Amino acid sequence: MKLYTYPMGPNPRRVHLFMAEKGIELPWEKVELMNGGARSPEFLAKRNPQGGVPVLELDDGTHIAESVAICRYLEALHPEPALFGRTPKEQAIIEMWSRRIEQRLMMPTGMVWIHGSPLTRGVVPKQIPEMAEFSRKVVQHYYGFLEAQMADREFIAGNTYSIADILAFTTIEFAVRLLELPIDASHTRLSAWYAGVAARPATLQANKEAEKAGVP
Ligand SMILES: N[C@@H](CCC(=O)N[C@@H](CS)C(=O)NCC(=O)O)C(=O)O
Repeated sequence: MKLYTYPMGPNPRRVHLFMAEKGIELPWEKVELMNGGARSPEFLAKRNPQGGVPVLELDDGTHIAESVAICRYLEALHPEPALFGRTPKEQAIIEMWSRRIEQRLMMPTGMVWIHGSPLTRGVVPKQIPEMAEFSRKVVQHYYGFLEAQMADREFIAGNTYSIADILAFTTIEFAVRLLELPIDASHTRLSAWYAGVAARPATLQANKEAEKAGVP
């Protein structure tokens, strides 16, 4: 197996954090996103017709794109620790939160990035600054929503660390670092959760591996 990736990109980073939690090591190759490496005719033809990373190449030549699909595949191969839940109820609650995070947090974060950053000017035919500004407010509002929701639990989907935490953390990390969307100091529970995920041995290990490979 081999992973095509850009380790600090928020979507591929999900897979790196997931693998680190499970102690999975895989060979990986960095795809240069900024010069269109994940959109080249060769990449589209051979790896992912929709473009983008991560993509997991299996030994039989199959390519699996979509970060969560890759994580699910790895979970099936390496069930411990379970990051998609164990019981039907846990699995459903983790799925519920994962979908919420994708739709209500990742989507607007992506809009801020695509419509508001000078680095993505070439990505859309026309950037719409109003869309970036509106999405910024949606993200900030969602931070407040998560803060309230986490009153009764340690992690996003309960009292066990799960894929939902990985999705939320990688999104917020990107928003904090690249989009000037810090967590408000009044959001003490969300801040504590964020600091806790950032300090997890698996997160630190994934950071170290990315740095070793020369990835900022
Ligand atoms: N829904 C996809 C999104 C993949 C995605 O947008 N990846 C970004 C990196 S964070 C990318 O490759 N961007 C460059 C491009 O699409 O050319 C997933 O979860 O894997």
